[in-house]
Amino acid sequence: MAANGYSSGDIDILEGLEAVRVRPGMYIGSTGVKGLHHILWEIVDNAIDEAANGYADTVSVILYKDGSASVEDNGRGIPTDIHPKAKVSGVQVVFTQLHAGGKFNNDNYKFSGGLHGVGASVTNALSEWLKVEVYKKTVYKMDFKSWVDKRNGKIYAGIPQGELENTKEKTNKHGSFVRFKPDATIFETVEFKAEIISKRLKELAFLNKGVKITFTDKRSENPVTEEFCYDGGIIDFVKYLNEGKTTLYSEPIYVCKEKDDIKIEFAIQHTDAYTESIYSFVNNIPTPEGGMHEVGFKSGVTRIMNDIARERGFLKAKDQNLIGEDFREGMTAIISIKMKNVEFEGQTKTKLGNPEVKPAVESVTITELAQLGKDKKKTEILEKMMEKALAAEKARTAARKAKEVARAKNSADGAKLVGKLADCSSRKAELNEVFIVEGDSAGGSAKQGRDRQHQAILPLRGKPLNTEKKRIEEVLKNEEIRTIISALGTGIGSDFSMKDLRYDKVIILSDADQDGAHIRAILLTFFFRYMRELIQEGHVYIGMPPLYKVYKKDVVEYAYDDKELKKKIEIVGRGYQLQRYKGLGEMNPSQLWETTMNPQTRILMRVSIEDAAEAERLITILMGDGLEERKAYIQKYADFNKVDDFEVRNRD
Ligand code: TSJ
Repeated sequence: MAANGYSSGDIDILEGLEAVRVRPGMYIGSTGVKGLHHILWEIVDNAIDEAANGYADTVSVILYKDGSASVEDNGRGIPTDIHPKAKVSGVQVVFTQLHAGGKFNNDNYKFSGGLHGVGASVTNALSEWLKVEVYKKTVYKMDFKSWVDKRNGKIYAGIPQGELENTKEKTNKHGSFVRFKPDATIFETVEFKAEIISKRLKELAFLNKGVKITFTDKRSENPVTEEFCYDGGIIDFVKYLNEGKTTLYSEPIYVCKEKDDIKIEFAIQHTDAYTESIYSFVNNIPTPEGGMHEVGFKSGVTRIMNDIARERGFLKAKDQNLIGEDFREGMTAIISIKMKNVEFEGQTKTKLGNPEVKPAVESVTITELAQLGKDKKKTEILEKMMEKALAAEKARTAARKAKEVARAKNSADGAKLVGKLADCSSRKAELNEVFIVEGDSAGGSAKQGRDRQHQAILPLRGKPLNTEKKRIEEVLKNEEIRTIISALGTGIGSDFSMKDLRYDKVIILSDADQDGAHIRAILLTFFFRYMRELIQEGHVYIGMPPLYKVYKKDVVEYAYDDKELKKKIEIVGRGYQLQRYKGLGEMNPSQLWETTMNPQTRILMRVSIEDAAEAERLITILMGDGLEERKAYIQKYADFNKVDDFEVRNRD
């Protein structure tokens, strides 16, 4: 062994590690921030594997002021004995031999529970120095360092500074400790980011239930140790993702099964959201591009849920099957599988390509979720899932019909549609508003009383919408609705485009009676289903006409509810006269302007998405035939008139 610890036998080693330095991108993807953290993950992954295999329960990560990072576990310790083929210690093999040709993200050896240290040599090759300690009754140590060839300035890295040494120092600990300093001549930045590390360690803790992972950033003035440990594993992960949301059932569905040498684990919990949040992992590595495990999971869910829906009567013989998206509306799920010989594909090599995974995950999903249909204790979950999926289906069907109607109409007589619209003269959408007014007579007053430059009026005849028993398809055949669609300019459903919106405020103006409430509910349901963004972005408002006029000679006050009425009566004083408005039609143009349309004096309520969702629910119940449902509807419907039901009430 030469003085620099570099003997002729190590030539191969250096040439192996040299390959990593020549093309770091091949091994760690990039030499940017991502690549820098990648060499830390190579080490962390090995420690996590030891824990996942049940030999360790704690993994600790520390960042130091000198720019180095360390990882320690309390496992069996990296093998210290001489490797029969390599004729050097296991530790030396792990840190100096490249595995499997070193393709980027090569995890072919993981989950085997066999060969540890995959990727550790890559970290060594890209480090200024690296130290290893193994605790097994005594402390073993080995150091690696880079070396500059003064003759040509070339840097060799990962050179053993001697063989693995048994220091004979006694220890009660068992496990492995690795500390390294990334090579600043390789990486564009060598500053580890605490947020990146913390987030990933938390994720790893969720994915490996019961493993305690700690993180200490000793670079900061007052270092604190973060600790991540989840006994519920991915069940806790799903609960965490759903924090602050309304869940449809309290305990996530959880499945863990091994099939065809693939360990398959997933957890599901639905919320009242409309989007799906599915996160998948293979061997603890995120697969944001999805792949065969996700495909198998999704098709499994769709098949078994449709089967159960039929068995349990949620779908009748004549009904079509629901589609996958229906069952996934509001679904939060984690899919985590562990397997050998992983093949990644896709743009960013984060998509699982192994075709054999699909049938395995699909069949586990089907057999395990079949329990939902059998287990009495799972009935609530099942019912909530079905309810959600059926509602999604309803919205989907309605959206498609709406699109067809809109398309047919557009090709026919699109221009004629806006016939009844009294448009404003300004073309600056951000300053304009459109009033959708119930009834021709109120519409007439509104047209006369308005600010012509910025206020457009769209009168609804009321009558066509006034039938209580209306299915949404009929609503969409409705000419008034089609007029609204073309007046707003945005299109509907998946064709919706906010940038084409012709008015900043869409103001619904209807009477404060049951008919008015009904029209409002229908319109909100329509916006909720076909122009949801319009509500989400706060463009939909309810105009508030006053209920009372209190006056005496030339003193006039308006009251918008009974509480306000008392105050207004006091203001006007003895001898006041009182008019109760039964509808918008009773107001003349100037009264309507002053009380309901003038931006300086009117009251508008901005419609929140919850308001609209509630309206849609009412309409959906209304469409049912049950007398009880209808009675309950009428009850609700009365409540719907209450001002307080809306989230935002603002005088603008
Ligand atoms: F990646 C690494 F090598 F740098 C590294 C490996 C870093 C850290 C922090 C820990 C580890 C590691 C390796 N922890 N635990 C192990 N275990 C083994 O390598 C091991 C131990 C015993 C046996 C056995 O069959 O007796 C097998 C293996 C793979």
